[in-house]
Amino acid sequence: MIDFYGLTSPNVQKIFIMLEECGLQYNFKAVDVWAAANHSAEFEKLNPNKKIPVIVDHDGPGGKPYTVFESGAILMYLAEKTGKFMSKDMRKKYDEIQWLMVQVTGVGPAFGNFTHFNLFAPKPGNEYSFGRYKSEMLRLYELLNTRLGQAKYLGGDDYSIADIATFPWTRAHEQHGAKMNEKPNLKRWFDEMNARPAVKAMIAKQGDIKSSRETATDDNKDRFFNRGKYARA
Ligand SMILES: N[C@@H](CCC(=O)N[C@@H](CS)C(=O)NCC(=O)O)C(=O)O
Repeated sequence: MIDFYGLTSPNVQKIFIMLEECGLQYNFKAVDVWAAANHSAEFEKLNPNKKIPVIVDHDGPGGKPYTVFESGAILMYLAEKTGKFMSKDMRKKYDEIQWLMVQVTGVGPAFGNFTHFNLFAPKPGNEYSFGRYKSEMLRLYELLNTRLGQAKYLGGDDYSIADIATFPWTRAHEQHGAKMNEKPNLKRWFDEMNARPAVKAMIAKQGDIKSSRETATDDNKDRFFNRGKYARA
C-alpha cells in the first residue's frame, strides 16, 4: 500500500495518473497547502522541503517502507518499482528522462510562475515578470508541439513518465492563451492523453478534494509565496 500526500495542483495530478496507470493501491491523504498543512512537524519529516506531492511506499525496497518526495523522482521510483512507463533500453530510457527533465526544470517553473504573476501577484507593478514567464511558457508550448511532430510521445515511440509529467500542466492551455488550433501535434497528443482512463480517474478524484485555495487567509498566502513577514532578504 502507498500513502500519497497531495492536493489538486499539476505536480500532484501527475502522481494520481501514474498510480492509476500502474494499478497500484493507494491511500490519498490531503495536505491543504493553502492552510499551511505542509508546515507541520509531521509533514516536514516526510519532506524537509515542505512541498507536495510525497509518497510513502509501505512495501518499499527490501520490503521496508520508503518515502519519496519531488514529483519527478516519484514518477521514476514508481516506474522502476512496476517496470512500467520507463524504457529498459538505455537510449530510450534517457530520451524519456530528458523530456521528464524538460517538464521538471522548464515547464513546471515557467507555467507555475506564469500562474503566480497572472493570479496572485499585486498589479500593477509586475508586468516585466509576468511577460517574461508568459513568453517562456509559450515558447515551451511551441517546443512541445515541435517535439510531438517528430515523435508520437514526448520520450519517443512509447507512452512514458515524460507524458504523465507534462500533461497536467497543459490542461490550462486556454487560460495560458496557448492556441491549440495552431499546434496540431500537441492537440493530437493532448486529446489522446485526455481520453486515457487513468487521466479520467485523476480528474474525477480531483473533483472530490477540498482545498482552501479560494478562501486562504492573507497570512497563509504570504507564507505560501514567501512574502510579507515570511520574506527572506
Ligand atoms: N519540484 C516540486 C514542486 C512541488 C511544489 O511546488 N508543490 C507545491 C504545490 S504544487 C507546494 O507544495 N507548495 C506549498 C508551499 O510551497 O508552501 C515537485 O515537482 O514535486
